[in-house]
Amino acid sequence: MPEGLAETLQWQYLEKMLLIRRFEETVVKLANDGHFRGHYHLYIGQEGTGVPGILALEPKDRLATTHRNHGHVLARGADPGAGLAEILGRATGLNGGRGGTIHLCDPALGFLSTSGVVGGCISLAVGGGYACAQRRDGSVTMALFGDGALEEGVSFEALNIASLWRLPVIFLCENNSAGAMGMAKGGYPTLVHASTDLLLIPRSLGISSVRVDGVDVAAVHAAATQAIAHCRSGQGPVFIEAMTPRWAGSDPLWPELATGITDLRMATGELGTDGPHEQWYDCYDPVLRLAREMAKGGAESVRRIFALDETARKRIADAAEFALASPLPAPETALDHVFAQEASA
Ligand SMILES: Cc1ncc(C[n+]2csc(CCOP(=O)(O)OP(=O)(O)O)c2C)c(N)n1
Ligand SMILES: [Mg+2]
Repeated sequence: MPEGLAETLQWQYLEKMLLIRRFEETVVKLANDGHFRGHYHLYIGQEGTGVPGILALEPKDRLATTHRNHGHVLARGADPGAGLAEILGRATGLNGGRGGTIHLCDPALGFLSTSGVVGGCISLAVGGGYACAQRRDGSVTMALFGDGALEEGVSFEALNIASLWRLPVIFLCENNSAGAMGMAKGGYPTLVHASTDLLLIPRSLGISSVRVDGVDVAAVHAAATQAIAHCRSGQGPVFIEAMTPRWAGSDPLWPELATGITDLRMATGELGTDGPHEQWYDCYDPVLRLAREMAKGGAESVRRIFALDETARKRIADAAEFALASPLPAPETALDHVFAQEASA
């Protein structure tokens, strides 16, 4: 078991992480089978950060995140069926089929927004933090964003304001550049920054900052709970840099299941690991890493791991069935939710 983490919390994390993993594996299949078009991003490899980070929040708290959002939204408790339906652009989707994969969001759960505008969620979260401070109810706002967001000018301005006004905002940066090819080698874009130590940025603005192993749920849990307590007590924002080595499937411009469908027997010792992704299976896959720790509890723990997985697979299979059977939005609703409409003559 990861040291210092209550067992009930570990099972809760594993359950969510498995749900996210089976969801993402299904998204790849739906894309490959032609059920939706356009670019998309997977959260595989970052579950060890988003799950403990988001589960540390309370219902009254807010959050805003990025294009790599499926895991964030599920971690917060969104319905996977409505999530998949949104990705397929269906009327039953979380956002009526208007948002799609990149803007998947559940406002009813305190999700302010997710967005493909890199860095945008940092400024939105600062606005959320300002609202929390005005409410004086001890609530906080969390932003989850990639390391690339720190290239954006708005990030510096938003961090500066959050620090000056001591706003209750947790900036949770998921740094997945380790192992990434980057554009120069024909891969997915990654960080291009003059600073090699990203924590120098919040530190230069007087923001309390910490770096953690983003694959280690206990480390993320500890950092997130401490940061939230710091914010709730009015001491201002906190910046966490979680190191989440990039999953090989997120390296090409189009995602692919590079490491295959996750096989939990790799965590219980029933199946060996080898080949080009051996290091991923052994060290960097957060789901396998947590399951491996839990399996040390013996036969009953192993049984429980597989039972959780069975439930997750079934929930996602049902979710996919629901999404695929759902209708597209009716053409006459195309202008619903549009802010400005041309005045009729
Ligand atoms: C404002 C803006 N600039 C550029 C892009 C193009 N773009 C899409 S993803 C991406 C890299 C994002 O990196 P990061 O924030 O670290 O997220 P990751 O995909 O690595 O998780 C870029 C530059 C964009 N979407 N928005
Ligand atoms: Mg990144």
